[in-house]
Formats: sequence, C-alpha cells, structure tokens
Amino acid sequence: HAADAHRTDLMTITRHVLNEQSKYPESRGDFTILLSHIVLGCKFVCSAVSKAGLAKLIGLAGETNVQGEEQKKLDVLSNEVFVKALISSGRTCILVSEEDEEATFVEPSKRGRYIVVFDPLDGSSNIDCGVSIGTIFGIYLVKDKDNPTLDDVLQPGRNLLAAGYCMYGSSCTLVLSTGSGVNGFTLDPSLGEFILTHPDMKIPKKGKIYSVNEGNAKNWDEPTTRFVEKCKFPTDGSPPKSLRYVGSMVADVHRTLLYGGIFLYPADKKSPNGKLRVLYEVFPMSYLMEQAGGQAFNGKQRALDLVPKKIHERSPVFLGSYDDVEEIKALYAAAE
Ligand code: AHM
Ligand code: MG
Repeated sequence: HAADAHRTDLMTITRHVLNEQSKYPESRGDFTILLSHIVLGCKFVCSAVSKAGLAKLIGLAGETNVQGEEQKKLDVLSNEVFVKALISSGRTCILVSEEDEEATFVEPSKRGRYIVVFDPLDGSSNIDCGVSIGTIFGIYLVKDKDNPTLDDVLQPGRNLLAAGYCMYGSSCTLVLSTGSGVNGFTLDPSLGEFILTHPDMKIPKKGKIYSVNEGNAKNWDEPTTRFVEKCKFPTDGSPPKSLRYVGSMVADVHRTLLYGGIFLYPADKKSPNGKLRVLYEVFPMSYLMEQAGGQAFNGKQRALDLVPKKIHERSPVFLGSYDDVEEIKALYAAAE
C-alpha cells in the first residue's frame, strides 16, 4: 500500500540532500556534512526553546538562576552552538552571525569552502512569551579557500548556494532550498530526524493576507501607505485582505509561503533602510520565495540583486506571492 510505503520509507533531510547532490558529479559530500551540522544546531535550539521555561534558560545574559548558576540567554546560547557546530564541520571558512559584530574567519586547519550567514534565533521579542521563533541561514561558496576575505561574504543574494530557516513553533519545521525548489521537513522528536513533509513547496500566485507592523504607519513612505490602504479598502471589487503579524520573520514568512500573501518590512522615516538585515534575513527569505515561485523586492530592485557593503546592513523588503509583489512594485514605479 502507498500508505505503508509512506510510513516505512522515510525521506530524511540527509537522504534528500544526498539525492539532490548526486546530480552533481563533482559533489564530494561536503555540502551534506555542512547541512548536517546546521541541522544539529536547529535540533539543539528546538530542544532548548521547548525547555526554556523549565530550565530557566530565559533571562538576561549574565543573570543567575535559583541555583546561583550563570544563565545564558537563549539567543546567546543558540549562537554558541551554531558557531561551534559550523566550525567543527570542517566545511566552513567564514561565518557571519547576527549575534557577532565581526565575521568569524575559521582557522586554516578547520577550513572548508562554505560561508554561512545566519541569525541563530530570530524574533527575540517573542522568546519570553513562547511565540514561534526561528533560525535563518544562507550558504555561499568562497572564491579561494586559502584566502577568504570579506568580499566573499558581500555577495548579492542571487549567488546563494542554499538558504533555509527552521521554525520553532507548534512543531519544528525546517524549510530548505539548494536552488532547485523548496522543501519542508518536520522534526519527528521520537526519531530526532527531520522528515520530508512538504515536498516542492509553491507559494500561491496571489494571496489574501498582508503582514506588516502597522504601528509604524505614521512614518511610512507613499507607496507602502497606498499599498496597505488598498489591502484594507480595495477599489477593484476584490474583498479586503486579512492582516496577520507575528513579529517573528520566520513565522510570518512561513505562513506567507504556505497560505500566500505578502510580508513587508518597509523603510520608514525613522529607519530609512527598514529593520531587517540583508545577509541573514532578507537574502535567505527572498531566495526561498523566488524558489517557491514568489518574488522579493526591496523598494528599488529585485531584493537578491542588492550588493551589501557591510555585513550587518539593513534593507526594506516586500516578499511573497507573485501578484502581490507585482502590485507593490507598480506603486514604487509610479512614485518615481
Ligand atoms: P530581532 O533580530 O531583534 O529578533 O528582530 C528581527 C525581527 C523579525 O523576526 C521580525 O520580522 C521583525 O523583527 C519584527 O520587527 P517589529 O517588532 O519592528 O515589527
Ligand atoms: Mg534577527
């Protein structure tokens, strides 16, 4: 029976990536090894997040718990786990984490060809109240492994080799693209394995939801203001859109990918470049959206065409269903 086959033939994320990589004759398994270390980090964070209240992991870094032990804040802890796992994979040469001001250059004896840009625990405002948070990552290839430089990191998003996120929500979901579509995996806690549950994810061409922090509306520019006005008071006879906003990019993007719609973090008068970071927030999510048949725009151009000048640079972003992003693009074009 098909149902039996489904239950006994488990497509784990490792098996899936091995299958994908076997298309490249030059593949030596390095990418699979790198990914398994990212997956390890995600499993650790997933377990830490679900035990956070229990273990009193939550609290300000430097605070002590009832046993008098120093507590590490969940995001600091997550960062340490990812950095150590990535370095020990022996497959990375440069790491850029939202938590670390400077890029980490891996020492020559542990060096590999990959650059990983990541936000180990995104959605910090949602940690303490148990709302979904996530990890976001992007992977580039270094030009010269023996001589890695910051220029290798400051590449446009279209050069990404792979990108993904892991959402720590009601279940733990890892969404990944290695450049040939998007696949979603759910952690089976009893196996400790991510199992393919959402093969070849495609975002609906048009959505019924918009997602934005409307508390910033006072400071928005004209195109964003007009776009949101149209979501609420459509003039073309279509019904108004629903608003959903978690405030964790991973959760808001995941819902957008599954249900369709648009997620926006625009520029405003107080933050002329928006809030989200190019390398480990805007790029990976834009890459996934394009791979799923959607679009990502930054107010000026295709988001993935941006060439960052600094590792922690920010950019406005509008991403989601193809048709919805077309609309905001048209409004920006008209405002020029
Ligand atoms: P963080 O890195 O401090 O967690 O901030 C990033 C988060 C995103 O996950 C989310 O999309 C955005 O900030 C929400 O910002 P705001 O609270 O301004 O709406
Ligand atoms: Mg973040």
